[in-house]
Amino acid sequence: MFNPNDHPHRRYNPLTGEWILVSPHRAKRPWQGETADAPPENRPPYDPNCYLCPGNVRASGARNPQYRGTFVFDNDFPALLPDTPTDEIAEHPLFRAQGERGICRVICFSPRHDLTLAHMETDAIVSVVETWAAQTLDLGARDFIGYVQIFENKGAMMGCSNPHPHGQIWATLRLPREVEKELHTQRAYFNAHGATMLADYLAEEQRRAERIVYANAHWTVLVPFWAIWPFETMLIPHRAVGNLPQLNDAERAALADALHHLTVRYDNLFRTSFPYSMGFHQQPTDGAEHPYWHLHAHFYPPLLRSASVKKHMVGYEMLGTPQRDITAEQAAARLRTAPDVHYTREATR
Ligand code: H2U
Ligand code: ZN
Repeated sequence: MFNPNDHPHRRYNPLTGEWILVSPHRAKRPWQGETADAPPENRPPYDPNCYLCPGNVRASGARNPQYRGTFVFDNDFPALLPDTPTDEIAEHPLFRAQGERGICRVICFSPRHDLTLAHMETDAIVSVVETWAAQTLDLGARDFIGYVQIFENKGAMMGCSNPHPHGQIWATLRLPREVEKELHTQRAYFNAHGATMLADYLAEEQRRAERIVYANAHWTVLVPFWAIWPFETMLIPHRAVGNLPQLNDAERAALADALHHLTVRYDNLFRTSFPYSMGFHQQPTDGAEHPYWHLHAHFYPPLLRSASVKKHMVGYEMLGTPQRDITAEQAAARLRTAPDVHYTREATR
């Protein structure tokens, strides 16, 4: 009989409507690749050559203020512009192109060059949450912005250009691809069941308790049943709000607490500053009602078995379907039991 701990199988992602492949037996195969640990990072609290540190001059020539909390600026090299023509060239159905508008911003999480979310005090992470919410309102209020994508790219492995703790926002006229998929699936689920998909999913995960990594009064962190990346997680608020601005003070504090506990466990897993891309999926900002949309965050970390061995999305993943070896349940158990005090602070306790 089919046993998901042993047998190759497919799992369905109800948020994207796509299947993934799980091969639990392959976790036993020999590995002769690279396994060396990353050298420990030793960054100064202020780096005179950093484009993001307070008081420094950026690549554009603009000077950063002596900021003390978070600091937001328009990206000096934005991928999108606010005044692009938006019409579609539709002269041939196989050669479609549309002008796209948007605004790109950079958010420094802290004036301290040497910190990451995992090292920041929870109160300081609350300020980051407040900044994300305020930016969602500010950008979302513009008539040419239909969606606000908040994200963080962390670590050189993820192509992050600068270790200074920062994230980005790309706000666009049209919905990004991943958001469009989640919009259709969540709306169909809500219309059929009268509850948000993630509210029902969370209730079922709480009942099963196999994939939960961390939970507080208002947020749960879990490895989704359909995870692709080895230590992929989702953060889901217990109340079905549609975006960050709708979170009340207690929920904002609880989100900061959940981010703290997750990022510390991530770093402790391989005793390295854990690389990832993370971001929030919020309701569109087109002014319409979106009762089906349930705010959540995704963390997509590439590391597989050490500080340097990452999962490569290549071969079958590119041409067929994403595949994983260790199961979501095994990954959740490892994250759940990872130490909750940052390894760089162990000695001082
Ligand atoms: P990463 O988050 O992937 O490191 O990207 C950093 C962004 O910061 C990148 O989009 C912007 C880059 O354009 N940036 C500035 O706007 N000004 C600078 O002086 C340096 C980097
Ligand atoms: Zn810096």
